[in-house]
Amino acid sequence: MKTKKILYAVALLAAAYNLQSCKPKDAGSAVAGDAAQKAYVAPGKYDEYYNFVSGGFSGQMAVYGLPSGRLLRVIPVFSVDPEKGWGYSEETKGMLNTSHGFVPWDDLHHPELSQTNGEIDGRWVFGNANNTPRVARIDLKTFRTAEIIELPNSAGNHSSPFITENTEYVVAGTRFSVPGDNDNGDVPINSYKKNFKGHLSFIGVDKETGRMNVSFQIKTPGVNFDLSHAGKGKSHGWFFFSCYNTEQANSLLEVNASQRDKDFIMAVNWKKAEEYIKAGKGQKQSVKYSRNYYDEKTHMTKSEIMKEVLVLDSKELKDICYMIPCPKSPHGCDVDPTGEFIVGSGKLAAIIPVFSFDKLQKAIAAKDFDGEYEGIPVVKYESALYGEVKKPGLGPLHTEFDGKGNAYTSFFVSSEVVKWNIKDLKVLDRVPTYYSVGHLCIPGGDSKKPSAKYLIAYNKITKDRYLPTGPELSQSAQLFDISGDKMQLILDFPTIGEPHYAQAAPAELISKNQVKIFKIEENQHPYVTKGEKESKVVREGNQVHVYMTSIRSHFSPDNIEGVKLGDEVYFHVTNLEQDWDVPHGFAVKGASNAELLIMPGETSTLKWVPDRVGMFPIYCTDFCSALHQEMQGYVRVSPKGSNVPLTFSLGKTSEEPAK
Ligand code: K7E
Ligand code: CUA
Repeated sequence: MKTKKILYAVALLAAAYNLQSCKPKDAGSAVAGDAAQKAYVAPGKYDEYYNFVSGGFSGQMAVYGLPSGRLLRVIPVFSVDPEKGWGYSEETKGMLNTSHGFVPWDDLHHPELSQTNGEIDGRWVFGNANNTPRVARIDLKTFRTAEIIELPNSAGNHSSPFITENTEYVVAGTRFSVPGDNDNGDVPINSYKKNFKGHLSFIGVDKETGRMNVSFQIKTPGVNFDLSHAGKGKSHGWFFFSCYNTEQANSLLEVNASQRDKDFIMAVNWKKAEEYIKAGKGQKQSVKYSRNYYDEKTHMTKSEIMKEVLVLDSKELKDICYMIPCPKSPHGCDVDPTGEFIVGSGKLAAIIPVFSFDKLQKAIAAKDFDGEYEGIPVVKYESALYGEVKKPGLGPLHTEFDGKGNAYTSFFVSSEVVKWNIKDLKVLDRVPTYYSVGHLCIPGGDSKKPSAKYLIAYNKITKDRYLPTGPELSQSAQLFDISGDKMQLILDFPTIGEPHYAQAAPAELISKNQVKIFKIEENQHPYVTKGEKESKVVREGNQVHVYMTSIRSHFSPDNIEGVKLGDEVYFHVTNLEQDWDVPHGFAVKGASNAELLIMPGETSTLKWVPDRVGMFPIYCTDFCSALHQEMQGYVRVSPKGSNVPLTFSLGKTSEEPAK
């Protein structure tokens, strides 16, 4: 029996594998005549939506305009970005601090826009780090990462960073179950069932500042959490997580975690969890995790190591977690705009189950359970089920909603998007995607108020869609018009890194709040230089601090002598401009560092340790004026112990005649 099951699972996977390379027909001719017009945004005109797209293994988040597909910006989040000096400048290095030290890379899968009353409010967008578990908050006034918090007791922060309807919490479920940070992790891997546990983190978000704080965690059985979504409306107060590997396998998961007919969606009553926390039921654990935020006044990162977390045990507190059986390794876990329907997408299932929040509540009240899973009540499948979408496609992954009673589910294996009606569960339309679609996005599609105009599919494979570029090809997004009954493909555009989830917000919600400059008089950076006259060079032991200014088209000072081998030089460059879009850059020859890109009114610091005696040019890297190329200078480096005095100047030019 067991072998049979394994064989079946393998056969299914094999089928999936073959089908992955099976391309839908009419790949080239799928675009109708008026498509170009629908995606066309005339030069100089603005797009209707901002689209925030995860960069996957690039660690960044990209911002596109919709419907044009224009790339507007790549926001550095978890990976260093030399273009913007992110993770290279002294001010931003601390943003990538973790309990493991400086971690310059991660894998970002899910952007999530902040909400108020279940609607996108345009304040922040959050992103998850899938490798070294972290959550980032990006400030949409500046399109910069403002804060990154690490998560204790977690590994592979995948079901994250989904939020509650007033951004009370950003929630993060661990993908890998592991021994807790406080338990001995030096145990045999095959003691998984005994020693490995899951944790769900509830990160509180300050209403005014957005500052994040791990409010509490819930300890769970050692399953893998995949995705999650908050309840809304009637189901506000609940969170839903898809779980796979409920077999608790620790090897060859592709077979061993596909044994059970059903895994689970875990329903979590977080309001109840809050009550337990208030009642003192949380267990204090001493752990270690980093919290880093960018201070807008000092233009510096504040990085602190946090040492404690409150943990609730789902085994002991019987009424915060419930398991709902869900067919075959569920991936997506999506809640419709009314909050009544919870859609699970089993990667290996032939149906899509739709659960009813009302029925779930009734089943819980009536204790309509099918036993327990490691101390957590298992609600009977039929008791929570609203119904199943029959024969929707192969390999359902993710579902978005249009607010008009329809759901759109992506099918990785059959490479298509399927539109179905939530009430009668009938399939209404299907369109091919090119190829192997993962997540979908409808602007506001996971909020109470989606806008049903566009749907974007994010695809893993683009073979034959774009000009070839060696062994690795671009990933892509495809834009569909969904304003009519039938979905219509109108545009392809390539993405940066691998796109997973994405969200979109109306342009005016965000564009009206943009910071254009930092006011120089408000700059409280400890090394700010507010005018050229204050620029100077100061020696403190072997540290040389250069208080430098930049303005079109020179640095002050631009000649520096008296730096010696063995010195650490810190260029603190303040951009004195007070006009929108006039950055200056800064670079020095031989620095094992990136450039700085400094915005008007801002101060940034580049650390440079010269490795040899000689003359080192500095220059501005951003074409800031007609005389940008003149924006340059020199630093003279003398031997250790040399008696060349420390001097600096601007405008003093060559004294000796040319030879
Ligand atoms: Cu790519 Cu959301 Cu990590 Cu599905 S996940 S595709
Ligand atoms: Cu400043 Cu170029």
